[in-house]
Order: sequence, then C-alpha cells, then structure tokens
Amino acid sequence: MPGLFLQPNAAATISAMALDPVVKKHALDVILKGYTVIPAAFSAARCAETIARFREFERANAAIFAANRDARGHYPRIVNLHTVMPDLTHLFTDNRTTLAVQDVLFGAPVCLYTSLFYETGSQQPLHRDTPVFSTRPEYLYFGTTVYLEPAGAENGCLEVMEFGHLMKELDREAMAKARYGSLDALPDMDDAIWNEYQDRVAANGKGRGLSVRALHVDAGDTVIWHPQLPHGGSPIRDKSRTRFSLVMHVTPEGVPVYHQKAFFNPSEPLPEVAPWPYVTVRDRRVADFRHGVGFGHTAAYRLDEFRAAETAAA
Ligand SMILES: O=C(O)CCC(=O)C(=O)O
Repeated sequence: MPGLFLQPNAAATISAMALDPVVKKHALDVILKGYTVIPAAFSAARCAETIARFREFERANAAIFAANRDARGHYPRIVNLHTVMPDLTHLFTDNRTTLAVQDVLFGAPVCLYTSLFYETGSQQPLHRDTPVFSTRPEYLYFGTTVYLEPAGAENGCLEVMEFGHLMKELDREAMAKARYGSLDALPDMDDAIWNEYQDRVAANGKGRGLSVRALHVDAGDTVIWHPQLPHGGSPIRDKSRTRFSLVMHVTPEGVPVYHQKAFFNPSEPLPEVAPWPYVTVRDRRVADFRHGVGFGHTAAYRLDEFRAAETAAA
C-alpha cells in the first residue's frame, strides 16, 4: 500500500535508504518539518519562457481571458489550466528532483491530479488542504508549487506553520454531528465546517507556539507541503505585482480524492480506486480530466472552447 511517509518509522526508513542525498534531505524535510523548498528546480529562463507561453495562450483565447480579469487586470486562480496548456503539465513531468522526492515519500510513483495556476498571490488564510483533498486511504496527497517568478512580502508568498502537520487530527465526526445532526446530513462542500476546522487547527498551532514562516523564493523554486501542513498566502503589499506560480495537487496513481463529506466521516467505507483514467505525459502519469478549465469559482469552460497558441502546442 502506498504511503511510506505516513508510517510511524518513515524518517528512520528513509534515512536508511540508499538515495541521492538531495532527494533524501527533501524527503526528510517533508516528514519532519511539513514542507521543503527545492531551489532552482527550473531555470529562470524556463520560467520566463513558460510565462511567455501563457501570454501567447491568453492572446489565442482573448475573449475567455478578457471576461475573467479583475479590476487590476489580474485573473483569479485558474483551475486545471494544464489540461489545455502542455507547458504547465511539463512543470510536473520535468521537475525531476520533486518527482523523485514524492516517489520516495509515497513509496509509489507520483501522479498529477489537478492544478491551480496563479497570476497573483492567493492571500488565503492558514488552512490544511485535506478537507478538499480527502483520499482513501487518507492523506495520500501533496501540495506542490512551482514559482515562475520570485515570491516575497511585496507580491505575496506561501506561509507555512512549521511542524503543524504533526498536530493530532481533530475529532471530525464530532464536529460534523454537532453541526449537521448526523453524518448522513454532511454536505459535500460547506464553508461553515471548513472555516471551523481551519480556525481550530490554526488556534491549536498558535496555542502550541508554532511559528508561521513566510517562504521567500526565487523563480524556478518548488515547494512541497505535507497534506496536513497548515499553510496559506501572505498579504500582498503591492497589488499591481504579479506572482505567477502553478500549484499542483498530486497523489499516487489510482488514489481517489473526495471532499468534505468523506473527510468529516473518515470511517465511511468508500471505493479506494479512482474512477478517472490517466494518460502518460513524457514518462509520468497525469489524471485525464476533461471537465474544463475554471476561473476562480466560475463554471468551467469546456476544453474545446480553447484554441492552442501556435507555439504552445509542442
Ligand atoms: O500560494 C499561495 O498563495 C497559497 C496557495 C495555497 O494555499 C493553496 O493553493 O492551497
């Protein structure tokens, strides 16, 4: 069964493995601190090229993109843009150290599940991803960001509650029963229980004196975070600035991902096999989602509504 990093002796097991020392160091960071920063996973030139490819794609699909800009001309996070922009999928397939680290941690080859393309920082409050990436078996997930531009205090960066992944899980059934009366009444998604869970996790971390670190990174750096690590986006001081980055949600192949209904009812028996197919991109497996591409919370555009930019079709 995949999930080496979840075993109680994971750090000792990985320490004893014959691994590239760089891969070993990052794998141990994820287990012990809850995250790791892999510097220069891509060159600055490759990052600039990927942003240029995005701009070409944007021009080829001007009507769709124009309809989704905010007052400053920026986009909300774009869901699954990689399914129409191969250059973004290649930030997964070509990220060799990150893949090697995640393969070791899962004990199985890592696959791309879904993605969020950010033009600016998210400014999200501290949260664990697990209520919306609830796998069976549980916690077989990593969040991963590739930065295409430097991220810092001015344009907003990732904040992590170091060691917060080690805090005990809350009594999720009790929370759900208190709110909805019974586990059968749990909705698939509901902001109220999301907020209660995240507020309680953040308060527990503060109560234990855990510090929140701002991760200032360069273009090309990659961050991996543990499924239970509280993290968020720092406030953006200069709202005119961009901070292009791709967040990828990854699992071992075939692992199904459910949402809050599963997360807050962890004993409910659910299928442990993902219903979606995978495709091979370069030598890696990628979930073959064709639901479309969404801007923020707006309904998805169908994949056939997008035109490939001439140079982006490689
Ligand atoms: O990069 C950021 O601003 C935060 C991203 C994040 O928290 C997420 O996608 O879950």
